[in-house]
Amino acid sequence: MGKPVVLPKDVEAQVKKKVDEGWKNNAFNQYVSDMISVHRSLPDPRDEWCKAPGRFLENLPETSVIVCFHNEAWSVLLRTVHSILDRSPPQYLKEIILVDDNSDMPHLAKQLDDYMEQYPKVRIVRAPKREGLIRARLMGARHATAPVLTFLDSHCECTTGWLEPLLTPIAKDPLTVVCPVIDVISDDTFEYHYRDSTGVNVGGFDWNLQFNWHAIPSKERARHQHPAEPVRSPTMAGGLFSIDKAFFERLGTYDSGFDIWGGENLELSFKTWMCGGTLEIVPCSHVGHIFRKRSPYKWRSGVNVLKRNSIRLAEVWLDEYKKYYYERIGFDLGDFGDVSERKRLRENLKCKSFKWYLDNVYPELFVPGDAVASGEVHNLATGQCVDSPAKPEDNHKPVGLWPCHKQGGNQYWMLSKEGEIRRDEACMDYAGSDVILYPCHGSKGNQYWEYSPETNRIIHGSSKKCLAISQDRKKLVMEDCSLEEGRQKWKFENYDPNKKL
Ligand code: UD2
Ligand code: MN
Repeated sequence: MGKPVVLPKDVEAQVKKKVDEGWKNNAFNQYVSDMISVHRSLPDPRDEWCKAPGRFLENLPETSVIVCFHNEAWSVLLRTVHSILDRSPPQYLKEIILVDDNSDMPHLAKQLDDYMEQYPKVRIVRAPKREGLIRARLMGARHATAPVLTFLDSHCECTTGWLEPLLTPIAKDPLTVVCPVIDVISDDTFEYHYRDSTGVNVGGFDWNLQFNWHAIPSKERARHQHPAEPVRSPTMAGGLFSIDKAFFERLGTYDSGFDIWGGENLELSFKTWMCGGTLEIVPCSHVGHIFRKRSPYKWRSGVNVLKRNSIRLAEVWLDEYKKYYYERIGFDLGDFGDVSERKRLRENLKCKSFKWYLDNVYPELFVPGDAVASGEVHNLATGQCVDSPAKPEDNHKPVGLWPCHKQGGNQYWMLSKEGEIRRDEACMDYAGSDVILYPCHGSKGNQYWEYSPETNRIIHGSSKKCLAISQDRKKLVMEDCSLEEGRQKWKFENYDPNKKL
């Protein structure tokens, strides 16, 4: 029933060795997975609303489920496959296509072929060389024979009734792309975690072109009678979704110039919306996924794959907004290959602009163009810049300092019209001790700053203190303001007074 498996602390040395080995090879607790049945039962995470008779269409189109893997653990891959076979109405499951992206773990060769021979719906396709997740998915799609494609990662578990709610919106409108709710399978105990429909989030992104999750905006919430109805989402996480095959092809599938991993989820999200479709998260469909803290497999050496994919994405789909991503990488584009064909695709499809997408699909996103200043915050006395990562896990930590490097990244800040100094969802915040990052709350107070390009001071609104560098030049401090003190003088890049409120 998805209950956790907790190993005793004092396991014998031999077992400990196996446990460590499992973590090392997979970045999850493979030893624990191997103890659990590949047909394990799970709780039913659906709201009652989903179970009402007639909730979903009958006579749905068939789907091909495509599962790509590069070196997946045996029990985890089998549990993925069995959960699909065991919990999909057979009349809707045409086939499962396992795409082996050139794995070298021995159990994925003949042993897998032999095992899957008992299941006529399972087909195995093998990439002769490592293609990466994105081209592996395209390979799977080429072999698929059903009218709907469903993609899953190779460490998933489908729950009761997962498929019908995904196929129904597509049957009604083939331009709808749907994602299940992604439940969390613990990487350590394999416990199955889920929440009811009121906990559903939608996808967004930031100007690093990184995917993130958000609460459902109130406007979208207001469109619905019940929280279990499908909700519109600006983006998808990427791994788990269903799409009409013909629509996927019309959209030009994925950019096959994308390597290994990353960016493809935003590409498909943007073009779904911009080229006439709709992207939804379907709260009645739950699929579990093992989220890992690191990726266990090899990436190409010497190339920043994710950055290269993101640049290709920005070039083709972001229009004038691409500069906000480029600012974040210091305009260091490098060789991102040829994208002319992808641009032609967009033209032929007559897709809407990225501005349309931002205005209509993702109006909640903070657009740097609205910022009063953006770029580095440079101390004139010391040549140091305000420097911090600003991911959710960096909140509540003091903001740091580093020699200015002109490469964006952790030194890129925006001064919003509301007086916030922010990056993405994190705001500089002073409550009397350290200057820290804190989730932006939009109500000024401790997050309100005034920058003056004449005096070069950054004054904190409520305390009236000045942002400064400490005497020993080691940290950011707040001091009583003094016009003579160089350590209180800052230059905020790209200041535009016309943008002030
Ligand atoms: C998330 C997505 C993933 C993908 C990625 C962005 C979810 C839950 N997962 O990553 O599907 O969209 O974001 O690109 O939404 N794989 C290969 N070849 C490779 C590398 C990976 O086949 O070279 C397989 C891998 O075995 C797995 C899948 O691709 O089944 C996704 O990789 P991951 O699980 O490491 O990515 P994840 O979940 O962090
Ligand atoms: Mn995954």
